[in-house]
Amino acid sequence: MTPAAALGRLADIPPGAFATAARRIMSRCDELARVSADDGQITRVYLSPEHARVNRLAAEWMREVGMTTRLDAAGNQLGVLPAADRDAPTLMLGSHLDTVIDAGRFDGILGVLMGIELARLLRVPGGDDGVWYSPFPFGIEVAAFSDEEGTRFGKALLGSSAVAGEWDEDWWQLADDDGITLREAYREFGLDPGRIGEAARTSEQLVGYLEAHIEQGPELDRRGESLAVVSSIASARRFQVVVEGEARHAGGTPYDMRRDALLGASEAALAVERICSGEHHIIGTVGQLEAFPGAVNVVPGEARFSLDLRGEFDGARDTVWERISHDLDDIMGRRRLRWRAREVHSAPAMFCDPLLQDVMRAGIGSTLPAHAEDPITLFSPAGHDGMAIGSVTPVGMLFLRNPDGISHHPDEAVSAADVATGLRAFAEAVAHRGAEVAA
Ligand code: HGY
Ligand code: MN
Ligand code: MN
Repeated sequence: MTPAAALGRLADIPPGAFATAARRIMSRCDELARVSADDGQITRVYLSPEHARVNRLAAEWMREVGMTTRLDAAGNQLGVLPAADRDAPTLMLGSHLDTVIDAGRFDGILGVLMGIELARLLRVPGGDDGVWYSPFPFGIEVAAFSDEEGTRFGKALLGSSAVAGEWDEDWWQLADDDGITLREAYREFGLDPGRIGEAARTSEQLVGYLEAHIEQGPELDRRGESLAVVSSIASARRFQVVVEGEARHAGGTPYDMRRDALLGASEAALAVERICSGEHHIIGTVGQLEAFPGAVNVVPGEARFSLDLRGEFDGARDTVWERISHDLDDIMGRRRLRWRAREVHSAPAMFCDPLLQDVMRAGIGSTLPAHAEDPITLFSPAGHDGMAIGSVTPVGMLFLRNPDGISHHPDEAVSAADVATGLRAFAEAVAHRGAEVAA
């Protein structure tokens, strides 16, 4: 294939095909939203029956466009449209099918479905054998990652970490709220923990990873734009913090005798907000807070809270963690409390590959009017599977407008029109990648 032929691939796609594909994607996001552990909300966690069901649906839709499918050793659902040279590497398109608790229907899911529709739009027939192929000098692979959120076991990016060959054997002891370890959950799901290494891919097998995702923030909506290139993905550190005081009678204990763990934790949460809000691209959130023993007439003797800390640069994030730690020492010292933190997740910032940023920029540019300004480039304070995959192949990301930017909430949204535009940009970006590889 010549670079010109790769770029010319989109000329054969009927203009209405992107809108048709977008409608199919919206309808399938609704279908997947109905696969949930809880009625009336969307909750789908790693290695659950709901995970197995959405994997089956995704595999069915992958085969529908001519992909061969397989479930890898980490429970990721994969589909491949091979290149003419079946030994050629693949361009991986993907995102995740797992969700947070009471989630929206597009976070992750949209990127998987856009990858499948892109394969349908770009594929070419392979002679009379009824098999479909990628028209580029690489296969088109779609990865439906199994655990980007970390909702069940606390550690995020488990599925994509396995694909990146970055598995940590300590993770097998991670346990969910019911005390089921990751190892036990693997076996219950029908996976063999001893074969996790088989999920790992090498840099020779991939020519890159591209992910389309809703923007989980308000920038595109505020600027009235549909799409953006992503420059980098925030680094993450997650902690479980325990504050120890003394449980006492709520009535008989004078304030000067109290060592109220909940008040210490509450001051800590406010300190996180105060410190992080004064920094650029540093975000700290206390999402969980529990008081023990949890009785209305007992001064809390213990409190536990989570801390999700992110930053555009690892160093700046770590400096802020030091500042938060010092503030917690002061708060707990003044209140005669003790505190300790256990780190449950850590991932470095991922800088999207400049070439893949350029192909994404070219893709978005193809959807804009002739004299439009350059496409927007945004930092992603939200985490994505590219944080893991980037250790084995270059990463590029495309953001789609999410009105009001609300996410990790049932109201997260995307319009079919923006999905159609996003598909067009994504297809163009893949064609540009094809031209680069063909050169
Ligand atoms: O937490 C995040 O930023 C991502 O949505 N998992
Ligand atoms: Mn998410
Ligand atoms: Mn996501």
